[in-house]
Amino acid sequence: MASKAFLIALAIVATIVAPTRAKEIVVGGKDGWMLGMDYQAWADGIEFHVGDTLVFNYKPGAHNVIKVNGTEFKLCAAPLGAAPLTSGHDVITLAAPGRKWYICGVADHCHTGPMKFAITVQPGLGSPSPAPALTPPKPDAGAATGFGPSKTLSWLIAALAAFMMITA
Ligand SMILES: *[C@@H]1O[C@H](CO)[C@@H](O)[C@H](O)[C@H]1NC(C)=O
Ligand SMILES: [Cu+2]
Repeated sequence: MASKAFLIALAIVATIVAPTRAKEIVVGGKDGWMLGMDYQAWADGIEFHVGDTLVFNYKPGAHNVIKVNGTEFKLCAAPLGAAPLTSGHDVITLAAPGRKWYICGVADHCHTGPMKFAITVQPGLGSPSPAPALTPPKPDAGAATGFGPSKTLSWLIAALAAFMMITA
């Protein structure tokens, strides 16, 4: 009986913890991708990890999204032959760690918006690290992402669920 409860608790934990590892990050929050917003200030307040997705929401035709390199970012110049994302709900998966740059390629929005921001993608939270449960958390990981507290919450909920299963 108790082992069944434990398995159910484990399933609950897996369901709750998994989504906290890969986040869907909506650029600009509810304002979306538009003119007149400081996207660099927005981005600087967020930790990006491999596996997270960036979502750009805007009215199709009004804007677009182009991934550029550092030089192009400074110049607000899209690379020749770049194929901008134009759907109005563009989803980009952050597949590799490192510095990434995004701009709007419509008119002079990159300069005047300024519709541009740079981010640094950290390695994924759930990616290859031996014995993650036994290694102490890195001082910088978790604290800012809310991963720690939400994991604690998950275990509390799982423990409660297990308790209810046993006493039911
Ligand atoms: C950025 O891409 C351009 C081509 O559009 C290339 O000439 C330039 O060297 C690249 N810069 C960096 C820093 O990779
Ligand atoms: Cu634009």
